[in-house]
Amino acid sequence: MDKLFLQSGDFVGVSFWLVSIGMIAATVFFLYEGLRVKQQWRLSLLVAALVCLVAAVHYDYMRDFWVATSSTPNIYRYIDWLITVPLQMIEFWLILAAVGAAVGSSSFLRLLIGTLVMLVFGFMGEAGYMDSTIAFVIAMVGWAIIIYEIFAGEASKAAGSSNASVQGAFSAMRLIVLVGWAIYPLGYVFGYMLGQVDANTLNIVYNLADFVNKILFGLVIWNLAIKDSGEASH
Ligand SMILES: *C/C=C(C)/C=C/C=C(C)/C=C/C1=C(C)CCCC1(C)C
Repeated sequence: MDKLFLQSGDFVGVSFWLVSIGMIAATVFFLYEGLRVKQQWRLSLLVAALVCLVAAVHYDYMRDFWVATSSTPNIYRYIDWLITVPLQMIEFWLILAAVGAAVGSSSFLRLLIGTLVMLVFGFMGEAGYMDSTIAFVIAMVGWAIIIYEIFAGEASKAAGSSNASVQGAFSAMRLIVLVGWAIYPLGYVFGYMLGQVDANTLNIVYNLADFVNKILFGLVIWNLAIKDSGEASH
């Protein structure tokens, strides 16, 4: 019976719990705030809410899995990433579209392709479907495609010629993709390939990273939407 419930000393389990609650709260927040921004920002906030909602459900399930098995719920992480990361990529495109920036849909397509390459090969490497080093290298190319697009490609150029608030938000979002996201490939190398980080630490680090990379990412968009809608954010 004990095994079925989260124990107070199970810090990893508690971290899954806290993230799932944080994601639920963030979902409600973004949905609610979406009602007071200008029309063209509603979709951006709705997508931010969807990212958090999808993650909330996965985190709830991952906590259960962890409590019952004490093992890393990797497959559910990848399923979550496969849904939420493309949604986050749409956000880059949406905020540019909201201010009427000249950015074609091919920009979004490149972000999507980069995401799929990164996640599909990462999964194949971790699940043992292919050599973990080769899979890692190909997955890194996927991430590089995303980084190129938002730092030097069409999306970056379109952001550069928009207003100051969009430029600020765009820079913050791409910094999250560069720095906040670096946790995941590091986890792959040190946790999975080299086996130098134990499952407990790895899960806590991933949980913290997801918290920042999803909620903070959404908050940056929210802040931009509020500013551009002519209301002070406080
Ligand atoms: C909300 C979830 C997010 C933002 C997840 C992001 C995941 C990644 C950036 C994963 C990246 C990986 C590599 C760049 C190479 C090795 C394999 C991955 C999938 C761990």
